[in-house]
Amino acid sequence: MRVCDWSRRRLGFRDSRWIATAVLAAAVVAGPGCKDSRPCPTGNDGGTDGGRECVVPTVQCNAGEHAEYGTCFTDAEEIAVPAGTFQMGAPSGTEYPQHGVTLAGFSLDRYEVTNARFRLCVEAGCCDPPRYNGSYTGREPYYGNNDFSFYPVVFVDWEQARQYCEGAGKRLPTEAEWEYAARGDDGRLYPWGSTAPDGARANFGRARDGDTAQVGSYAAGASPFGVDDLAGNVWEWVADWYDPGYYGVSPSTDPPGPASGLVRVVRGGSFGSDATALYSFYRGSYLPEESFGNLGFRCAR
Ligand SMILES: [Ca+2]
Repeated sequence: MRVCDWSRRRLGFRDSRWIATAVLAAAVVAGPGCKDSRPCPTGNDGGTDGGRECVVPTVQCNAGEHAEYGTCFTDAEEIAVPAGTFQMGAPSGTEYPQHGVTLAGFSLDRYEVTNARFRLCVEAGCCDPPRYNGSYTGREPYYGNNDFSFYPVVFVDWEQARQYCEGAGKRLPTEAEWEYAARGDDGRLYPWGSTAPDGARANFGRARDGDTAQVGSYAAGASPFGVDDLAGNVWEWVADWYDPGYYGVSPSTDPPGPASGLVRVVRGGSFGSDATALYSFYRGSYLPEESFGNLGFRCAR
């Protein structure tokens, strides 16, 4: 019988410098599985739909709206990012070499996918529920609790994120799309500019006692295109495999990411990150089967 990791206070290792190295290593290797003997929740079987039939209700939406899992949402929650060219990466470090990238236009969710939205996918039988129904500081239930409907869904692995986006008629953004949506074409360090982050611009910097905030709570931190919470709140899965050498060989137009890899890219930092991880070019990575209380996603199309 497969069993699950019920650890309540799992934070991604990139935000966990205060945790002993040995603990971090164990968490990275072990991934999301198997630390005690309790069975997994029904359907939480590692990224499939648990055998349930995925049925998306049909619904007719008004002009200016679109449907996700049978519910209408305003198109204003999808930000149109026009085609453009920018310098991706940084002059040194993991994000080297900085390189020119040209992208076709795309749309990106204004907010991280919320508990309420993710629940629509679960109830349609198209997504597994989050792997743990709590949050970093022990708010439980978190997922499925009306008090947190408009907070980012967490404890979802890469496959769950992909499933949600595809079932909504969308996809995960590429790493290049995410970075361009965050920094625009003027080389800024953060979505709002190059001023250091503060409590008005992002939910960040609280590795010990931080937790998720309602999406859209930091309007001063919006990107040049009007996308919220790219920096902080929760890390965000993107489509790409992580390869530290990819920037040196990636195509200059619409880079799709490496063809294969071991870990997937995450972007933007979280409530537990310091300012460095909030840089719009900063690259993080996790095993695709990992899920944490500080890791969510948003979709593109
Ligand atoms: Ca974020």
